[in-house]
Amino acid sequence: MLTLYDAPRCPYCARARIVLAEKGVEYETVEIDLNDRPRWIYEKNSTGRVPVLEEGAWVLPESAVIMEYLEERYPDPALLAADAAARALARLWIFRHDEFTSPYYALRRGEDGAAQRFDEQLARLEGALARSGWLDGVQYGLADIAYVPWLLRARESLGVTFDAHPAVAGWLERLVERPAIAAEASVVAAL
Ligand SMILES: N[C@@H](CCC(=O)N[C@@H](CS)C(=O)NCC(=O)O)C(=O)O
Repeated sequence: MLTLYDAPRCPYCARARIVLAEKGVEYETVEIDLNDRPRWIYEKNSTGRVPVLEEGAWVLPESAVIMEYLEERYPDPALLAADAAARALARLWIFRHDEFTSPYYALRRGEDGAAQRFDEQLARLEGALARSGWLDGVQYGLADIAYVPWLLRARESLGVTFDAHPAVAGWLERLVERPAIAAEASVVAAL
């Protein structure tokens, strides 16, 4: 049985939750209080952060790596395209995710200019999604899952709207039709 060390408010944990749900993998959850983290979490991840996936004595931190591991271990349904170029593009979006999250966290902290910087990132997503509807250019998958937790939180907690970015709005609408993403939207609504 897999165990996920998890926190509902954590968007990185959401990536793991969504992939596990998409693949129908059973797992146990150990909820970590991010305001009062147990010391033992450092034995599972030297940074003390969640998510951490565990199976027996084996532990795996880092949401991007956890997503790829789950994709390899549970290949059906595929969340990376068969096409090598699309897979590379998905990985590029995930690799450069900080460009998106950095203005998100600045906005959350109420920093000057953050709203505009975040909007520029939404415009970048808009450009990609207007072309094909999915971040990898081909199909729903890991790249979409890697970004959607922040979009859900931006909408719910920061009052961000996507009116100026119709492809982003349409993408989000299609995503929340999926049970795995709808479940995450419910987690966010309950925060
Ligand atoms: N690079 C990590 C980031 C995980 C992360 O920042 N998790 C946050 C919760 S959302 C955390 O555990 N924060 C505790 C801390 O930074 O001390 C990943 O992708 O898994």
